[in-house]
Amino acid sequence: GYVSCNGWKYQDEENWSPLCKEGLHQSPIALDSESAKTKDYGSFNMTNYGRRFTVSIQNNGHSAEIRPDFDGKVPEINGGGLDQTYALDHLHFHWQSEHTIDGFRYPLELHIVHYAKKYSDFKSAKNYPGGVAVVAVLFDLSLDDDMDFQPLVDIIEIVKDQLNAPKAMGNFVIRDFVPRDRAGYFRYQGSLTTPDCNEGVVWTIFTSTIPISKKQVHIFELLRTEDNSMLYRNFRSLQPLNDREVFIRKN
Ligand code: GRE
Ligand code: ZN
Repeated sequence: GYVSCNGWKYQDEENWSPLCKEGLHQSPIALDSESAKTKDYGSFNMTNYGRRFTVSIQNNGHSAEIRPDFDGKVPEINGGGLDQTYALDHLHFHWQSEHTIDGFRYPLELHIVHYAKKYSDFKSAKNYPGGVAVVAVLFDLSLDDDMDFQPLVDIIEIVKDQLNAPKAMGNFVIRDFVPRDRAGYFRYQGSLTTPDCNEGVVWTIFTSTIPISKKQVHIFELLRTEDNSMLYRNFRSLQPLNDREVFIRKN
């Protein structure tokens, strides 16, 4: 049988919960700039992304997860073809990238996870079509360390062991984790990329990337799972597009 909740493993995708196997609108997918349909979505608005938030950082056994303490000023997104306003829930990373662009897999992908404001929280929103909007940022290898990113890398090294799951605190400006050029992006309808793979997720993947060094990516590869084995990689395999259409807004 399948294991749900926290029992799943990346090496064991065949045994993920039923929707992961049977769903026809799953994520991630191979993005292709030639075959994507050009669409002129309006500009993408990010509110309260420039504020500095206190955050907790934790290894949840599947990823490094960042949870800001919003003190009432929750970052929100709207515009950019979204038909409603979404509030930020948390951020987490996949190494290597889950989405590929034109056949290329990047070393790191950030998921900035939002839920539709009309629902009370992420947990209830993920059960509705359009209830969740994920903004994905791809990182590209560079020779230099990204100095905006290094404080986070230092903290991730502290929480790399999942056994007794230490939490560390930091403070970050989330806009530092988003490319400056946000004009170009892919858009499609997909799913959470981890069990239970809930569908109805609106995906936005920026085409501009953020440069980070190999040394910085390497710190993520030191994370450990709940059975203390290496979480050397945490990306799900590419899923079939089926009847979906992928759109691109060109920058
Ligand atoms: C994940 O677990 O990887 C995930 C979420 C929420 C949205 C997208 C996603 O927890 O990939
Ligand atoms: Zn994710």
